[in-house]
Amino acid sequence: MYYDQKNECLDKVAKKKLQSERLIDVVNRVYEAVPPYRAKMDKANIKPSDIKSIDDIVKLPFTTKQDLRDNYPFGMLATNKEDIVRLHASSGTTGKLTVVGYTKSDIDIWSACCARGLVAAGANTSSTLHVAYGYGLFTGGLGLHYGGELLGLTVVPVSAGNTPRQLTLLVDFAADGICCTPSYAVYLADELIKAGYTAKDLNLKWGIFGAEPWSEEMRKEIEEKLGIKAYDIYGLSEISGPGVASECEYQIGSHIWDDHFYPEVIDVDTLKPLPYGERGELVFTTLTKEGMPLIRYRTRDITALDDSPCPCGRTGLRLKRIKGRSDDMLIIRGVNVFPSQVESALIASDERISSHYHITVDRVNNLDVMEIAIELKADAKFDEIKEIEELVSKVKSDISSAIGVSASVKLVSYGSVKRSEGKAQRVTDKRSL
Ligand code: DLL
Repeated sequence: MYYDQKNECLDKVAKKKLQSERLIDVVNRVYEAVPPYRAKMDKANIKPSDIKSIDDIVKLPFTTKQDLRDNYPFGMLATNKEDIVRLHASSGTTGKLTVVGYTKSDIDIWSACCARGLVAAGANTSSTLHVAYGYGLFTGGLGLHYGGELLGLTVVPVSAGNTPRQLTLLVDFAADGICCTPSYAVYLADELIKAGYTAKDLNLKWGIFGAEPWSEEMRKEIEEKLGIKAYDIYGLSEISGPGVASECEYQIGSHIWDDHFYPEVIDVDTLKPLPYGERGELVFTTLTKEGMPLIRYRTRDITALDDSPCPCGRTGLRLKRIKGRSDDMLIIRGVNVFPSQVESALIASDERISSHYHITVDRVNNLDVMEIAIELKADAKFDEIKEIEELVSKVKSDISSAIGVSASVKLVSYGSVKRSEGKAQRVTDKRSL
């Protein structure tokens, strides 16, 4: 089942033609209307007429979050402010918010891309969708809400928070689909059991999870605990929001809706595009956006592109799981460490371990140290202290072989790692304080 079979399954020749036409159009638009783009292109000695096909994209300068901050709040808009019907914003690691303006057409295309992802995950017009992403300046809630409504689903705009009410509504409204962050899905599943329900009390069949890195192990945990199929969805506010890429029934990477968002993966040192399959930083060019088009926007997300055919028939290049961000990557004693690697290793390590954890990095006597507080499952039982010691040493050795650095491990009781209703805050890096 597709939402838009023609555009989701374009053959190579048709897609390249469409991408080329759209790139030429967007480059002309930003050169005319957005002074920062014109200045960058002039500096690089590139004129819109130099862009004759999608292959010429490599000639264009990159755009970064800093460019958006420097032109806060509306300096990157390519249309009149009157044509902007919505503003969203995401928090940066430092400084000002990153603001995004959408025209009516931008909202329509964004909604259609979310609708593609919903259908790919199993939604049909009789579905009920429980949206537990936050509504507001964050794009998760409203993005999937509009996608769901466009499809004609019954959308329940619960938003994030108030877990007991989420559980009641899931039971009473019998939603078959849910979307939220993957860490919140695990939390909801645990709270469900605590409240005396089982997955059988719910009608859930599928869920769409994203907005933060997660692992295959976490997918399995969510699928088992909620009795559903769990699909990845990727996006970022700057490009639109959720629904830049979504997984299909084969769960082998998220199809990028590359008729609208053109992806490249670049080497972070040379800034040159890498071949498909090689891991680097993901860069997007929006091909159809009107309000705030972005040219070669550096996402900081580390991943690889997969161009192998997918049995579902969709031809959108697939995104491999995001392995973290080039800017949340921890360097511990010279080794690059992504929190998602730690997560995979610890969940796989022992069945008594939950997926709630917190990493603290510090520097003691000029040496980086990493401590991981790992929550045990509510029903984890130990007869002797020795068993706890054995578990600690197993987890330590599994983590060290997965990431290449040793960490001290602290097992903590169920419920003691701080929960988040949105994106989990998994790392405290005291070295940079
Ligand atoms: O998180 C949009 C979104 C909402 C995506 C709901 C999916 C579902 P931002 O707040 O701007 O937008 O954060 C974007 O979150 O650059 C990635 O680092 C991370 N991210 C988003 N989706 C995934 C995912 C939304 N599926 C940033 N896997 C991105 C890993 C993800 N990381």
